[in-house]
Amino acid sequence: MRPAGSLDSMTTELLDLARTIALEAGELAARRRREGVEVAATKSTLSDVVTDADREVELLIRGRLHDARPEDAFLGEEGGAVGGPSGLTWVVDPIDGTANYLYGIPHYAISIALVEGDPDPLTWRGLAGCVFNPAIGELYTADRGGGAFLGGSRGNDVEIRAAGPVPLELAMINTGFAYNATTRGRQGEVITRLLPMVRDIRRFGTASLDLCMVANGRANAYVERTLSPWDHAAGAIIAREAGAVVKGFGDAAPSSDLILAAEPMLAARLEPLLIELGMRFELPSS
Ligand code: LIP
Repeated sequence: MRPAGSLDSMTTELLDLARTIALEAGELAARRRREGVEVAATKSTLSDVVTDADREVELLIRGRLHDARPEDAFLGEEGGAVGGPSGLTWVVDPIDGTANYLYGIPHYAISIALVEGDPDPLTWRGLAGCVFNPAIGELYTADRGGGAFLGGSRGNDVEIRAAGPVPLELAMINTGFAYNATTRGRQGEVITRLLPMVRDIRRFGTASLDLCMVANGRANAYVERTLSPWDHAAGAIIAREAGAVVKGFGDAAPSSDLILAAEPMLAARLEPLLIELGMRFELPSS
């Protein structure tokens, strides 16, 4: 039992808030998807799209969080950052997996995280995370020190754990690719070298759900470069609480430079291998 009034007990309450808002946001995203979705604009490249639903869902989340927690800061994919004096920041991807959403692939998510410290993934401390895939009704939650759970809109949460150790040749590895054409070409080369060494590779297109898949053993590892903070903030907390290591290169925290999530022994095997296979190339400055 967590002492009332502690940061931990507050975090648990704030996770409940995130869950309520994610469910409402997910309902809106799914309704807009049923009505039909089109590209509203492209961002960094033609592959990097935004829909009106992304913007509308972010506004809903931001509004609900502001009403409940006016002193907290906010960092969202579509609307940017708003400061706040509490030292806590909500990091939100209103629809992670926008390309899946656009194509009607039922694998996208509302991702809401609460972090402490500067809103920089290299230094922040993740407190709570909630990732909801409204297309199939799966809701992942975790708060620091409280374990990771998979449930649905009606609750029924079940604690989840990352898969146990496996040798490399039995590892199912999720990955993803940058929007920049040159960078994704180089990532593809590395993955081509890795493919014969592992059980298989998956590219599902939603980073937050890739991390949740590591958390519940549907994948043994997940690796990607060039993610934005909102893509991984919530999923990283969930994967860690489920027993996975979630890291960047060396001692670094996960960031746009690298995110590697896996059961600890597999992570220790994969990181030097990925470097050997050429994964640590210089990224273009954005
Ligand atoms: C996307 C991810 C996807 C990843 C892309 C991008 P978006 O987020 O979740 O898996 O490979 O680099 O970050 O743009 O759909 O919110």
